[in-house]
Amino acid sequence: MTSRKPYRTAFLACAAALAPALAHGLPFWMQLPEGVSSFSGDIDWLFRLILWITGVIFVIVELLLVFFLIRYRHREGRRALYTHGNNRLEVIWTIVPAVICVVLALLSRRLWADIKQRMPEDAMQIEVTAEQFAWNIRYPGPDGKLGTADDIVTLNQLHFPVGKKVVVSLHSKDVIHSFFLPEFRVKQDAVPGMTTKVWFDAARVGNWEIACAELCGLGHYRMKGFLTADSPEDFEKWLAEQAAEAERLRQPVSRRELFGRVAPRADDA
Ligand SMILES: [Cu+2]
Repeated sequence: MTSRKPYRTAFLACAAALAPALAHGLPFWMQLPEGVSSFSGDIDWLFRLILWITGVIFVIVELLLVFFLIRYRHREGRRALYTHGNNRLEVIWTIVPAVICVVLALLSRRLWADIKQRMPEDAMQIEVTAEQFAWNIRYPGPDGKLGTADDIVTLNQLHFPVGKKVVVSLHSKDVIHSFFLPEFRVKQDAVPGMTTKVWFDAARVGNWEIACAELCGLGHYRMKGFLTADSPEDFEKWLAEQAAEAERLRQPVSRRELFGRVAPRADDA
């Protein structure tokens, strides 16, 4: 009779290694970045659930693989056995993953609808147009409407007031990019010829990064934007500054202003 001690020891070792991680959701080296948006907690919960299910299955499958490799290794004088498999086992390992997938799909359905399908009412509207390799951010000007002459356009700078929901209409000028805000758990492709909407909000004032999560060309690595959640007063101040700057840039520039400090050409009057 074979001893069961090695299996029990292996099981206890695995359980001891996983116990702290189980208690805290994820071990510290697998922690996600701080969640800032109002739905980041729900996304993290679902992420951890899927990670635990797939992680446990992965460990079981790999342990079985190693066990079978050792148990049925080549030995002198032992003949290989040909088997058609086991129908009951086939049914079990088809039905169990199918049930898990259906349950996960049902659990994520509401979250998907809240984040991707139902855009919040009374949100601030911003347009973001991706291009190789920058983010063009467009705010409505004083008239409050996007797509008019007084729009305020910034490059790689997205400011918004803390606590306010922001709906971003995403476009792309050239290739597919991906608008990625890791701390907000937002990632959405920007596709040429399409408008895709995403929304987010921030629970606190702060600065984060906008990354491009789609390999979009040689300069992909430097396609970085800056995301700032301001207090409502700071945001109004910042927007007024941008509006003033946009107004100044709209004014025609005289030749003297442009070349004032440069020595006049011979044919200049
Ligand atoms: Cu890109």
